[in-house]
Amino acid sequence: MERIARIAAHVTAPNPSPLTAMPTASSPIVETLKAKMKPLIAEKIKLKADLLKAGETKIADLTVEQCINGARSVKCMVTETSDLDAMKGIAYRGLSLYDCNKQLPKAPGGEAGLPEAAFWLLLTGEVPSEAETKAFTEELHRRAVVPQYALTIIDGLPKDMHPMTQISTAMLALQKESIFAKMYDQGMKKGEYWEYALEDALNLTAQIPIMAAKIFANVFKNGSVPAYDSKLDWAANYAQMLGVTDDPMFKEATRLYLMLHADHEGGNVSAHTTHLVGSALSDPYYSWAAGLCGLAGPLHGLANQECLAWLLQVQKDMAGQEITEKSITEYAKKTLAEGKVIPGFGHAVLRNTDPRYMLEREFALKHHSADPLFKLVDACFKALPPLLESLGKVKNPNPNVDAHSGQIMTFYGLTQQNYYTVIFPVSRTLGVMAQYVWSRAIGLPIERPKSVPLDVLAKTALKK
Ligand code: CMX
Repeated sequence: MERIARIAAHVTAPNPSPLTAMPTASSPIVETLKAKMKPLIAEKIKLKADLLKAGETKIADLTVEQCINGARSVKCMVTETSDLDAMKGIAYRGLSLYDCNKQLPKAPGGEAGLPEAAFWLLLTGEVPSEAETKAFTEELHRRAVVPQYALTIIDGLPKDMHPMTQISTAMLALQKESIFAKMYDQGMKKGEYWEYALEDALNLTAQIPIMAAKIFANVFKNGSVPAYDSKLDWAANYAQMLGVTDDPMFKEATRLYLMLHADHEGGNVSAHTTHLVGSALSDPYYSWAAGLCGLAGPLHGLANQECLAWLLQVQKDMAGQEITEKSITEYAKKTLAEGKVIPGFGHAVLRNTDPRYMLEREFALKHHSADPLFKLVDACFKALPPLLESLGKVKNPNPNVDAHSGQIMTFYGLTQQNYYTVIFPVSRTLGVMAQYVWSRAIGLPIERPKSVPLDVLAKTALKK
């Protein structure tokens, strides 16, 4: 009973008016945030105008292969928040993830950079101070208000509906709260778009852990969510609401996970979808609901679920056998012979081991290197790149982050694989929302690439 009452403190009365249900930009920390963003926005708007004066400059040649194969590496979008280098991995506003992990403020006694501090960095281009981070965390807690009707919608979903379908539904259910949409209806000016987008971005970031925890409780437990604890940071409170363990290291693992997955520039399926939908001035809730559907795909976000499933299947099939680099290579050969990919290996853009994987590996080596599942992950890390390389077609035979995340979560008792992809969007909310705000801030237009039938390509490339 107490648990229900305490989450209820974060639920508003049914059908509140959007503008009164959600706090608006009155708090000092949001004013500080905006004050930091404004000069950067002005600078970038000027840069955009200067670049458009040189708009005819060619930056790349487009090949038939790039046109057919998913526009891989084609520089044809602008994303301000982060940039991916094929060898070094993602950088948030120029800071590598190793640097983010070192430089971003931490929870007391913690070692992982806080994800909400990463959000601030993505929005402002600056590492926040300890005081700014604390105030920003408090601001997110202040905005952690979920209307009862949205929870009722989630409660009405069948328990066997995939949690990713449920989180996308939750995002659409919350759309009614969009301040951006409301202000658009009231005729807001173009120059104001980003400020109301920021309102939604902050609210949505505060709301998604509650919805994600509720979905976990509904699908895997009795529907009751452990107490919301606003004394904790954003990630630790989410870990707390999942209620899988009291081990403080689970909170630390969740902080690391949510910081590492926060952003991955703009071309990946979910970020690109969010950007595309947002470019039509659909509000942040609509846009992220669409992006979440992309994240549910097995070649994208769902890969972490698939990867853990593969690892657990290996453990089952090889029960009683010693797992060595040699034996895991033989097992992986069978997976490949069945025409399947090895989940968690390879990447559409990265051409090196994913730094997110390496940071998770450092965490696991430090905190639970004796875990049998970690030992299997470790054997795969050593054995599978040479095997995939030997196929001669895999462009990046190294592990991506999904090859590790499942092991860490499982170690701390989060064993419900179908839920794994939901943890990813809780984190990625930070990146896609920062991207959304920036896209409106610098006035990026509706996106509309040109498509052609194969016959049109054939006329040019094959002269037929
Ligand atoms: N196991 C087996 N074969 C693989 C492979 C893997 N892990 N990764 C790539 N290949 C194969 C591809 O299937 C493709 O084969 P065909 O030519 O026969 O179709 C060939 O190697 C070339 O692929 P690629 O150019 O190296 O990779 P893509 O850009 O086409 O795809 C990705 C990238 C991630 C979809 C692919 O590596 C893959 O399927 N990996 C496993 C799934 C996974 O881990 N996804 C998570 C990625 C991270 C994320 O986006 O969230």
